[in-house]
Amino acid sequence: QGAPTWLEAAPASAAADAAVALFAGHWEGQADGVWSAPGRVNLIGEHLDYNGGPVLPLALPHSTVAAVRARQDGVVRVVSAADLGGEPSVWQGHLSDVGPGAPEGWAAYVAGVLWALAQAGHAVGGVDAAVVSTVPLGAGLSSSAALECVVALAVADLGSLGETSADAFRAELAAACVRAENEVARASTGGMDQAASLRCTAEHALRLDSATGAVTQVPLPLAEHGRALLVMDTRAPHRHADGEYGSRRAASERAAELLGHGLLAEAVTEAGGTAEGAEAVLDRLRTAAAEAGEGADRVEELVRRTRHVISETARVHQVVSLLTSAAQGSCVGVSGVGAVACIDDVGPVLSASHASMRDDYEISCPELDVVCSAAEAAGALGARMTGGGFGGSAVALVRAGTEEAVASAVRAAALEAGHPEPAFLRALASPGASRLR
Ligand code: GAF
Repeated sequence: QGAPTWLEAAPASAAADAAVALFAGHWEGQADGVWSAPGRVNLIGEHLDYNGGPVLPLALPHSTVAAVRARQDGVVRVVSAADLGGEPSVWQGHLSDVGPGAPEGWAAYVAGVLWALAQAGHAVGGVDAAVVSTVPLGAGLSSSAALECVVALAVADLGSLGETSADAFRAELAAACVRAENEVARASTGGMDQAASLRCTAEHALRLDSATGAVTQVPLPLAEHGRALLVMDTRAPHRHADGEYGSRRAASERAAELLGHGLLAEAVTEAGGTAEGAEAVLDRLRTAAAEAGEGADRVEELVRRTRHVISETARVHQVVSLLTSAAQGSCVGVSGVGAVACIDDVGPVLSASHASMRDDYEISCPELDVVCSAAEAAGALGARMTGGGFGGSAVALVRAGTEEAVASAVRAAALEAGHPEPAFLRALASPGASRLR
């Protein structure tokens, strides 16, 4: 009983009106403009960004919108209605008090970005801002990156810090946002989410090479071929997510070190894209780890983590090539000939990615496993958890028109398992951050 809950994206004009109204209710006078930055869902390539590997996110239609006015006195004042339900939260402070570890909480994603831009040599004088958002919080859909990126774009536009329509400058803004997150918010994340929010384009996924920062826009021709992406927010509490994320990152760094590489992406290159090559790298890791005095359990843990990084990298390449062939209409897939066959071939790759995250990287949880298998049982072509893991969301590739039925089945399965009721989003590949007014 009961129907699935859909989290809808607000039309840009309504979100801009809401941000302007919130601004007027808190700060005297008017904003200089209104900007928007989207959340993201990662199609494939999980926990590869900090390993220097390829990732393939797309921007969601759900975004964070900010009405912003520049200041010259170093003061930052921001009101956020992003945590819906409660009263808007207000933070005010001075840029001279912002730096590594301060401020704490969500304000780090605002003030930290101004600090990072100043650290990068830009003249940044402060802001008044009002923020609204339809990116669900804590759902693994990058609500914090959306907040960082909307602030970065607004400050860059208002201060004429660079050519905000140019991808190269957006990469610089993304780097400042990552620095804010790593140093001010003290979250040791990679750079995928900020790149997605600033550098994605409509109807494409963004193939980001995390080692170089280079991007390719990969066409995502889903709607015209009767396919769609469904995001399933488990609404499961993130258990120890920060500590677990940090320990995965540390294990990857340790494995790279034992192999004599700077980043695990170099071990992927060493494996050379073959099963034998991968086994040889993993054997070398086993030996090196044992020689370094790691215990037997730890050795096998490092092997599993590395195996995920190698296999997930191959899956990103596979999905990019399937989507590219589908868009070019030159496709011969496992399930037949033609664009639809190639798109459908993406499904099992997503499911294999989920298995790797569950078994090798060990970042899934029962809530994520249940929504993915229920989606597949209800006809989804494939499904995987997305984002950091330990809660948050999963993404399923489905036949267009089946979203409601798949969502109903997933909801029923989650409730049956005694899990929280999931919520659902339609993941239309949307543009990156922009100025609305
Ligand atoms: C989180 C992080 F913020 C990203 O940098 C990325 O590592 C992701 O988890 C896992 O792919 O979203």
